[in-house]
Amino acid sequence: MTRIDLNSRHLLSGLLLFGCIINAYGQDKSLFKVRQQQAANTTANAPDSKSIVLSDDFKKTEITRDFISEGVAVADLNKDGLMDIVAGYYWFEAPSWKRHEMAPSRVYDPRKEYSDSFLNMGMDVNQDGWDDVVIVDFPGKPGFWFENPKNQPGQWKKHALDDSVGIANESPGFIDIDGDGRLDILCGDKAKKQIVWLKAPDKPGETAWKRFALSRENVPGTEIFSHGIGYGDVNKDGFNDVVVREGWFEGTADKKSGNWVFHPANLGEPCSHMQVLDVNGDGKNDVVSASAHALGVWWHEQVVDEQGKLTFKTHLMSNTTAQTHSSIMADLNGDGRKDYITGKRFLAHHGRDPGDSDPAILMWFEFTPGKEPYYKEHVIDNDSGAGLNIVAQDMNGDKKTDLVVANKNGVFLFENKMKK
Ligand SMILES: [Ca+2]
Ligand SMILES: [Ca+2]
Ligand SMILES: [Ca+2]
Ligand SMILES: [Ca+2]
Repeated sequence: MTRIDLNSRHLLSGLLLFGCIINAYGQDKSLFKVRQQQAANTTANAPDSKSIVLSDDFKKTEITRDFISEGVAVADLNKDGLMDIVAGYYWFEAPSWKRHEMAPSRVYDPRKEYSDSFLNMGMDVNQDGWDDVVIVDFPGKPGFWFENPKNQPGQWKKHALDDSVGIANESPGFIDIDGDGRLDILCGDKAKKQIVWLKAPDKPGETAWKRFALSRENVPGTEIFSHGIGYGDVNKDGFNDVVVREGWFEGTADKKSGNWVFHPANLGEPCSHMQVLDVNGDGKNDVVSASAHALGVWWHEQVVDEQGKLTFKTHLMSNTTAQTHSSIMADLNGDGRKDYITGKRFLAHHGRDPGDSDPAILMWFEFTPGKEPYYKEHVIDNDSGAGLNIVAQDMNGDKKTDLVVANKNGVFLFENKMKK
């Protein structure tokens, strides 16, 4: 080793040490500290620290850098054959992304405020042939929908989601619960602390959503600010179950009974949307979750304990970014298997949480069941992130799944450029 190499090594060590001191004393809420704590506390195998390499698999378009919503949706709102983007009370018209207002709103301060739009969904609620917009408001408040005025000027009509259920749990799911081909809303009922679903109107002209209970009252996962809920067949009996981080509710054919049995289990830390899939390919369905307000993406391996009880063993998948407050499954690379997409909720709590204001990363994981470690991480971007829901849908008609996000960083489209 040459003298110069030695000197640069010393210089580098000095800089690193200096950086650590600054971190330790100047920036309590940095990812550095969280990673240290995590390394000390976890028994899971953390991935090697690595420099983050952005893939060039997606073409990024900034729709706006304004903070207007943490929810996002897509729909062809003006019926010109092109998919438009919705973020809160605004929609952006393809292909110029000209901004239109559905109802009066404003740009919010990302370091001080929350918007009035947490999750969005595009669907033709009243089945008049024009897509409408569903909005989940601040946690605990009832949701509502805006009725499409069919290219007529003026404001969109606002309807409450009957029966005005206070939507609890911060990651309600847009899921077709009853299999009628229309997306419903899976959530907690704030008043009764019950797992419920709000059924989308199913007849043309009908506008009322109906509430049906899956669980009994006063169950986990149903507080206003609960974090983590998902839907999938945990025990593979043919009926989808509801997972929360405290356990799972065993599904039956009856989706209106309110008596699904709760099985306590440890499904990890507070998280965003929970996904049920067989990660390792052993035939048993596992659960993937990501930390909503700290650091970590995990898979919870389904195992059977000595008493024959169904339980879970948690494995850390990634500590690349914090505040992963939403997730969605979609096949991005066209191999026929769904991938897991998540991203950082930039300034989730306005910069007060671990890693809150670090780079806003958007990432996805492909799964390799049967081949350890069973997943591969890809970072798409480091200046966007995700909000409270992510859209994964073909936006430009090339049959590949694109991504759309909205959060305190703005609204962004990522067009999938991967070759199959
Ligand atoms: Ca359009
Ligand atoms: Ca409509
Ligand atoms: Ca089941
Ligand atoms: Ca498994």
